[in-house]
Amino acid sequence: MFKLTDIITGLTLLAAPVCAAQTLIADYDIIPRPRQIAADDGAKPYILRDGVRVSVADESLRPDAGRLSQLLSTVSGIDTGDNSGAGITLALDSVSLPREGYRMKISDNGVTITGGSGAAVMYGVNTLVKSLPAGTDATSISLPAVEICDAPRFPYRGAHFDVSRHFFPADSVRKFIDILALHNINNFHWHLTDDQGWRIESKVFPRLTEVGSWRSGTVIGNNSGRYDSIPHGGFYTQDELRDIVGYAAERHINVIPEVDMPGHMLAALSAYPELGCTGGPYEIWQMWGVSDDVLCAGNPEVYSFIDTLLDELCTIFPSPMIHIGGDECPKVRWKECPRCQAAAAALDVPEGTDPYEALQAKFMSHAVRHLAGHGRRVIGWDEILEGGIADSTTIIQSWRGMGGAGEAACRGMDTFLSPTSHLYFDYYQSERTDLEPLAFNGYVPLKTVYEFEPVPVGLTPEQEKHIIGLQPNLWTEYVTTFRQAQYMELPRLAAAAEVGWTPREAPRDFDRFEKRLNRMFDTYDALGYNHAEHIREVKIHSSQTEDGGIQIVLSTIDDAPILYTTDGSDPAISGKPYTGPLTLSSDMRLRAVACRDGRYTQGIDEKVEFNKATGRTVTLLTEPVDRFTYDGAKLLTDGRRGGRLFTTGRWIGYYNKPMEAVIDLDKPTEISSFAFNTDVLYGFWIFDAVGAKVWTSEDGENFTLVAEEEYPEATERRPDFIGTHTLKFAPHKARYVKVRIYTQDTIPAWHPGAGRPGFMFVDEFMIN
Ligand code: TNX
Repeated sequence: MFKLTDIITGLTLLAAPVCAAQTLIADYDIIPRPRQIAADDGAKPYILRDGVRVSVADESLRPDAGRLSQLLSTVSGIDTGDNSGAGITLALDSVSLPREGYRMKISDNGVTITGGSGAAVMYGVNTLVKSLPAGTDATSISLPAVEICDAPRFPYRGAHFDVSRHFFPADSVRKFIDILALHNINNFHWHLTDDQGWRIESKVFPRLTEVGSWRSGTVIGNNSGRYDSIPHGGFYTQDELRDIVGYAAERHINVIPEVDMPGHMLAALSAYPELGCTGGPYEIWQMWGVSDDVLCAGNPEVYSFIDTLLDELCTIFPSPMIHIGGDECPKVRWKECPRCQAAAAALDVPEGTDPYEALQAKFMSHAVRHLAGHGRRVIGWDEILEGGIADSTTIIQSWRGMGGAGEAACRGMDTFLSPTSHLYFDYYQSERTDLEPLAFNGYVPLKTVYEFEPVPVGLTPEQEKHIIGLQPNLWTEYVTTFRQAQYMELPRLAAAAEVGWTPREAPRDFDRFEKRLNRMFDTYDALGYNHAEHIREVKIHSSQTEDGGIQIVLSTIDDAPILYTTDGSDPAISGKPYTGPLTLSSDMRLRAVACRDGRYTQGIDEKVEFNKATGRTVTLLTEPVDRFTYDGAKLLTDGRRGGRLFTTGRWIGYYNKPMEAVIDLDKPTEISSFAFNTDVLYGFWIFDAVGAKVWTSEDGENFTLVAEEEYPEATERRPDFIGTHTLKFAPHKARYVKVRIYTQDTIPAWHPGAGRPGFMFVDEFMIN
C-alpha cells in the first residue's frame, strides 16, 4: 500500500512537466481525508478549464451538478460551459457502492464521480472542489490521474445550531447548511425552542411566537445581573421552515428539529402560562442557565398540547428523527405541585427509583409513542436514560461525557456522541481568552476535537454497532452574530467531520491535519466563510534544562518567519527574528508573532517566572485524575502559570484524595516558603484546597513537618477565582520538599453537588 503522501508527491512531480508554466495542480489531501487514493501511474492528468461540461447520467443528480458548477466558479474561478470533449460526469450506482460511498476516476478522459446515492455523489463533488487550488484566477488546473474510493465511518454525522438564545435569520441558516454540506455532514440538528425564545410558527398555538419569540432584553456578559434592555427575537414562518428543509435536502442534509421538553420551556410558558405547575405569570428568560419552571407533568392538557404541537411539527419536518430534548429538567416545581405529586405517586415505581425521574420518563415516553404514530424516531439528551425510558428505538445524544452513550449501547439503543469535553463549540478554542469573543467558560481547542474517539471503551462489537456517530453543538448564549457563529464552528467542524468520516484505523496525525487545514482555509475564504486562524499562530513548546533553566522552542505550521520580544514590547514593532531555541533563566514576558505577506498573526504572550522550584523535578505520590494529568508533574515547575481555563494542560486535577508530591531542589537550598495556585470554578465542581502541609528533608527519607494550614470552605456562592496559598516557615537549608494539599471531600450545601467530593486544580509550585 502507498502512503497518501507518497502518492500525492509522486503525482505532483509526475504532473508538473506536462503542464504549462502557470498551471495549478490539484491536491487530493483534503478534509475529511478520503479512504483510498490510488495514483493511476502512467495515465495523463485531466486539465480542467473554463467551459468544462458537467453532465449527469441520472436526472436526479441535476441539483448536484448545479452545486458543482457554482462551487467550481466561486472556489477556483473555473466556469462550466459546453465544451466538447472530456468533462465531468456524475452518475449513480447503488448496486456496487454503499449508499454513502463514491468512486472518483480522473484521467485525461475526464472526471467521473459515481455514488451509491445522490448524497454520495455530493461527497465526491466536495472532494473534487476541495482538491482545487482556491482563490486563484486560474484558467486551467491540472488534476493528476487517480482513483479515489471513499465512504464514511459513521452513518450519523450531525451538527447542531441553537437559534433560541440568539436568533439567526433564514439566510444565515442557509449559509450554515452550506458549510455543513461542504463537510459531508448529513444531519442538521436545529435547536428551535428554549427558555429564551420560541422560533417555530404554529398555526394552532399562535401565541408561541406572538409572545414567545421576543424577549425584552438580554443579560450582559456571563449572567452579570445587568441587562441591555434591547428587545431580541424573531421566528421562522412555516413557509421559511419548509424552504430551509428543502434547501438542506438539496444538499443531502436531513433537518432534525428540536422542541426541548419538559424543561427549557419558559418561552412557551410565557405564552401559555396554564401549562406550568404554578400557572405563572412567566417571562421569557433574559439570562442563561436552567430554569425551575417547566411544563407541568400532571396536567392532561399539557399532554394534548404536546401532541398537537408534534403533529404540526411533523407536517413541516419530514425528518425520520425528531429531537424532544429532555435535558436539565429540575423537579423543584413538580415536587410542590399537587397534580405532579399525584401523577408521580400513581406510577408505582420500583424500589430505589426516584418517582419524579420516573414521571419525566413517563412524559418522554408519551411523546415517543405519539411520534411513533407518525413513523418517527425520537432523539433525546442523555438525561432521558435516568428515569428508565424503555423504548429501544429512541436515540440517545450523549453530552455529559461518554457515559450516556455507553449505557445506551449496553441497553441496545442507538446513540451518538456530543460530549462537552470535545464537541461543545460554544467553548473557547484558544487559551488567550482576552483575545477571543466572550464564550462559555470551557476549553475545546481544535486538537481536542481532532483527537476525539467516539466509541466508548469496553463495549462488545455488538454494542459498538449502536454508536451511530457524533455531533458538535453550537449553543449561542454568547454568540451574537452569524460571523461569530462561523468563527466558533470553523475550523473545529473540519476536525469533527474527519473524525466522523475517516476510518478508525487511519492515522490521526494532528500536524498533518493542520497542514491540510491551512489549505482548506483558502476554500473557506473563497466561499466567504469566516473562520478562526489559530493554527497559523506561533506555537510555543517549553522544556526544562538540566540546570533549572527553561528552553523555549517557537514554530509555525508553514515555517513563516517569527518575531519575538522578551521585554513585553510589541513584537510586530520591535521584535527580533527567531532563529533557534531560547534559553531562559530569569523572569520575562515572551511575546511572538508570525508574519506572512506583511500581515501579523495574533500574538502569543507568556510570562515565564522563576523561583527555586522552577525547572526542578517533582514526583507525584498520589495519582491525579487521569484525564486531567496532561504533562504530569512537569507542569508544576515549568515557570508558566495556568490561567482561568482549567483544561489547557497548565493545571493538574485531583478528585477525592489529597495531592501529595516531592520536589527535589537538586542541592541543599536555603528556603522559607512554599506556595501553590488553585483554579476555583464552582460551576465545574472545582473547589479550593481545604488545607496543606509542608515537610522538608535533606536526604529525601527523613522529613520534618515545617508548615501546615487550613483554608475555610466557601459558605456561599462567590465569584470564581485563581487563589495563591503561601505556607511560610523558618528559613533553613533543605534539598527535598514534600507537600500534601487537601481536596474538598464534601461539597457544601449551597452547591448543586452538595455532599459529593469536589475537584481541585493545582498549578505552579513556588519555593523561595
Ligand atoms: C447545556 S447541552 C445545555 C444547554 C446550554 C449549554 C451551554 C444541553 C442539553 N443543555 O442548554 O446551552 O449547556 O454549553
